[in-house]
Amino acid sequence: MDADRYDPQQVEPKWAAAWEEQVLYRADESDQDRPRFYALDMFPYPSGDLHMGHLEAFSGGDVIARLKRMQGHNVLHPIGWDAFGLPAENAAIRRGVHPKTWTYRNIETQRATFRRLGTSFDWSRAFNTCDPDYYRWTQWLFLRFYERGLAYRKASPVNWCPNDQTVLANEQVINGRCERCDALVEKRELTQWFFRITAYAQALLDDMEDLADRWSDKVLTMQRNWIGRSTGAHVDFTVDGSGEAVRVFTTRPDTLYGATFFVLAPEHPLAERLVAGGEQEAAFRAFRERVGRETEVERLSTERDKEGVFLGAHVVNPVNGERLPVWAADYVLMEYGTGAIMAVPAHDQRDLDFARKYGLPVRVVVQPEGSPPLDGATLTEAMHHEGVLVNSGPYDGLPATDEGIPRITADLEARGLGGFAVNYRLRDWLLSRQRYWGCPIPIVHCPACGEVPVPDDQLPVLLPEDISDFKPKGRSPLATSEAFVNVDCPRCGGPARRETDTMDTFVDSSWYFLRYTGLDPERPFDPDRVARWMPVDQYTGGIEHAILHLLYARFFVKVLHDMGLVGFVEPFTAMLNQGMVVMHGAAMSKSRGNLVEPTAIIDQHGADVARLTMLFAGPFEDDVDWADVSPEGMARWLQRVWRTVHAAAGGQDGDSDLELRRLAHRTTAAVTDDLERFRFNTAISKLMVLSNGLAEAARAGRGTAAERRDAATRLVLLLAPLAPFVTEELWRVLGHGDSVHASAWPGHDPELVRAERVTLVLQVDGKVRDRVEVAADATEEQLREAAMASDKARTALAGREVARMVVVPPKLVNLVTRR
Ligand code: ANZ
Ligand code: ZN
Repeated sequence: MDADRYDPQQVEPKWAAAWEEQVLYRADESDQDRPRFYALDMFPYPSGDLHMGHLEAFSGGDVIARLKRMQGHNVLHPIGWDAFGLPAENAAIRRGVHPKTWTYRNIETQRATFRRLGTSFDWSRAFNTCDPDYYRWTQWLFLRFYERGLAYRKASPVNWCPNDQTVLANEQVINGRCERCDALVEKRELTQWFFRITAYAQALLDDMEDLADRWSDKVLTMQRNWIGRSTGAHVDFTVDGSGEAVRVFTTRPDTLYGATFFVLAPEHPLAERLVAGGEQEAAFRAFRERVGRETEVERLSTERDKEGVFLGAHVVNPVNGERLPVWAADYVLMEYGTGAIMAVPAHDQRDLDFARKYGLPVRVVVQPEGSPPLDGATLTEAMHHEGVLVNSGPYDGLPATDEGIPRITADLEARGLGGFAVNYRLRDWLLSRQRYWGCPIPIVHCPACGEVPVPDDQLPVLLPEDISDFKPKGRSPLATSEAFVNVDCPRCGGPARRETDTMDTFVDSSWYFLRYTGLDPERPFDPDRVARWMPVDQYTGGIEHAILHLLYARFFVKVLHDMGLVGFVEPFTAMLNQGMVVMHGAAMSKSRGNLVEPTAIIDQHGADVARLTMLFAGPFEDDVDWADVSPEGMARWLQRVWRTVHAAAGGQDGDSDLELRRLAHRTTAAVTDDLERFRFNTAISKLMVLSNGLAEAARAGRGTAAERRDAATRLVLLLAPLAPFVTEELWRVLGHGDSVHASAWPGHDPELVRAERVTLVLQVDGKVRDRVEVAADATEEQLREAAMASDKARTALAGREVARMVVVPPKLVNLVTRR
């Protein structure tokens, strides 16, 4: 090919085909020598062709996989598709194409684009979560969870999206709206399937310690907040009259003497009983119904007026025997703690707002030290600072938090009235969906036997294909297929009905990384292979999955660990999250008309330029504004690299050029370091400096032919993970027969990398006193230190104080003493 002009459109398809033919990127199962490295990218959802977010994530992930391979690892870099999900049905409804057809077509489109991009996947392990060969095992895993009591069904108020006509997990409700379509989410009482993730709340928290430094603080904090651990106490109050116990959770047992009323969530079963037959019964029912329609966010909002109804009953405070009126109020949630609270208006703002609205008493029990005493009657803001207990019987005078909390908790425990308690914000994971395009839940409902699991040898429960109407109607489209629904009970053989709900697609993605270790026909995964490859060494994907997917996958792995199927408790040792790709600051979308598509860039400039432009745009974890980048500039640079390597491949010996050698080795060391820390953008700029230096040397005839050739070789090797096509072609130009991607990563000579040394002259009051060797690029700070370390200079100072230092980097430091 032309040494003056590089044509990616000619070169790229050639190498893409050759790599596939040579199965260059296949993970080697038989190799026991090389260290293994599992480089995982979050698998894509096939909603169309690959978008810019994919280009970014997979460009980064591919650099990691390629670098590790060249560094001598046996790399597993798999790909598959997260292929169940609502968009397929919505497309079916809008365009009349079957979800399956639409999905597999999009997968083919994305597969073709991945091939053009030259991503170094091991294609032999590819699968889609909607393949029966895959979801058979999703069902198998569900049944194992079911057997262990970790999958169960219960009636509960759930989030209902009126637009998508399906339930949503709490995690899928963002500010009271459906994560997918933005509709206002409603509450409905429905019987649904759940995973008991709350049983693993503490383990999910504790094991995060192992991830510190290898996951971003941001993601770890988001997970921690989502799990939301609070410590405090349970306290048992008794209903006045009946003596029935009713338990509260409080984070402030030290304020027990400040409780002036008691609040139940409207859904609390006790509320219904207390109010029955009373004059407030009708008002309470109307209130409960109104509150039931409100979302949690509305109920917890601090802006809104709190509302409640007196239930006509009292409870007794166990520590002082005081009678407290019982209310039902919207701001107390049934799903948190015990669904009941002791209200301490002096020290809790929500309780204070409520007390003022309904004229309930306020009693201060914690006084701030050193300021005038607070008065409950005039308090306008709840006092939640540190202070000393007052009005608290035997506890008066104790520092509230440090001594009050442990003392009161211990006393409650000793008297059998309560004790230390931990509470989590995390709820069980609602996994059932009333939609078609998902994994069927393998359960049969039998009038005689109840819930019956489908026996393993009858898996998979296949999605029925005789369904044409995917429109949401409040129940699963699967219910409309008689052939699917009617089934013999696996236990008694009598007529029974299949479960018609399908699973949340987050179930599919909670274990896919295990299956990549081998497409085992008999099991979800082979534990031996999993033991060899896992945990994942490096996981790359979007920050938008910081909570849901990562929490669920961590939960699955912990359960599998407890089942003895995997030997580790955390699936992903290290995590890298790329930023978003935006256009002029706004999200890209078709409707905004600012959509840029990866294929368009590949068509115009080739895949190398698409990848490099994305990775050069800024730090990988920051957002990329595509308006600020220049594929044209990157294309021009690659043309220069092309010509430079050609020029350096031949030519006559000039004088040996130490500077060129130093540049080549310094770049090797720095680019290695950058790539290992995912600083792709700075690695690229260092390669630009190297290519410029080499071009100049070649033009001026500096350096021996061997020196120039070595610099060119390094440039090509270091650029290979970032721009796999042009480097493969240039590798041939440099005379190699094998693939650059199977070549060893270059090392460097530490002597050449060490900064050049110069002589620093040390003066005291203008008189030369010493000469020392320092690095040519030493900072002022380092030069000052070198000066102060000199014995000769110190002797010359003879105890006098240095008033100031004159520093002229890197040659001179003058120590000026006070006169
Ligand atoms: C008495 C008290 C006094 C409280 C005080 C706070 C301050 P976190 O930190 O979020 O765990 N609470 C308990 N269950 C509730 C529910 N189901 N709905 C609404 N609020 C509930 O908050 C725990 C505190 O929130 C608990 O401690 C309880 O109020 C309230 F000076 O009890 B506290
Ligand atoms: Zn039966």
